[in-house]
Amino acid sequence: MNKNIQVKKEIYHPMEDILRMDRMPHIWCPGCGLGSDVVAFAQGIKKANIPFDKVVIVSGIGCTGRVAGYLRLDSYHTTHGRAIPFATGLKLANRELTVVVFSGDGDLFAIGGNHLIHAARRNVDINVICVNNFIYGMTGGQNAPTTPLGAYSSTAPYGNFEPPFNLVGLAAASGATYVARWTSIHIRRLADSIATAAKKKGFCFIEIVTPCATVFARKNKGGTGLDLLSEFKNRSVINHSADPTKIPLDMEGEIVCGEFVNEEKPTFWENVKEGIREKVEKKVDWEKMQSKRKRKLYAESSDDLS
Ligand SMILES: Cc1ncc(C[n+]2csc(CCOP(=O)(O)OP(=O)(O)O)c2C)c(N)n1
Ligand code: SF4
Ligand SMILES: [Mg+2]
Repeated sequence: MNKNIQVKKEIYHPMEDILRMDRMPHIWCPGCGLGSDVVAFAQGIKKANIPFDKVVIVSGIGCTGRVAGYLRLDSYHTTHGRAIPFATGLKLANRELTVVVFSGDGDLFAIGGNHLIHAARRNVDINVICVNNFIYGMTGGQNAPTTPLGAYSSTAPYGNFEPPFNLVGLAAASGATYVARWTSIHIRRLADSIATAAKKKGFCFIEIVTPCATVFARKNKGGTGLDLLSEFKNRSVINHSADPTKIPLDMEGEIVCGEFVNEEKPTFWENVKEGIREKVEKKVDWEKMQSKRKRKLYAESSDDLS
């Protein structure tokens, strides 16, 4: 073979159409599960066949919070814990959008915990994807509300004594219409869940159990990101009919995965719309309603209730 002939190889990433390649390389550590989670998200959105200009991604702060910046979608990197209120506003202002919150366990369940339970309770029509790496990754591995009992963190040098939240249980108990849990190794099933949630009405919650190859693995002698993925694979069982409130995560037991909740109920906007329409229609006595201004106001508000 003539060694002088050089084959020019085009470097091409199969997800280039949805990734901001100008922002690469990303900041995540080698072995972090976030890369796989983003690929699953991209595959899920493509599967759902929703035009990219109708999908908006909102993140909070943390390693996971960086996801919004790497996707070639309308994206918002908001303040810590406030991704859900931000997403709620976006959805209510432009209801044809598919609004996805992609954020960390600390962001969504510590500082942002209240927003999450109330958005689920009100059935706000948004999707929340929570990367659960059991820790505050970006800030150096402090305890999160998800840190398993006995796990070490930079703020739990003797092991964690605080019982953690079971995220799928909390989301289901708060009223979410779709609740699923996968790990970063279940890419295809995770992508399917993301596609289902993207097309579904109501508050959808997906937990992704994800390796933090640097701080969590180091503190807990978990090995590399690959070691953690293989551990997740060995510990995972798929049981769609499991009660999500009864499947907490710990350091050694089963990681029960599946789609646990998939139901239909009126969304926040539908309830608001119906509630206002009913009250307004009952109360307005057209004969007595003389003020032009009031009539104009009513006409405007009815138009807006589409
Ligand atoms: C109001 C406020 N408090 C604290 C911080 C510091 N902070 C940045 S990221 C973070 C934790 C993020 O944890 P998580 O959401 O689990 O993301 P991860 O890095 O693990 O993906 C904290 C406490 C901040 N940026 N703003
Ligand atoms: S600190 Fe952990 S979560 Fe953050 S990029 Fe590194 S491996 Fe990922
Ligand atoms: Mg985290």
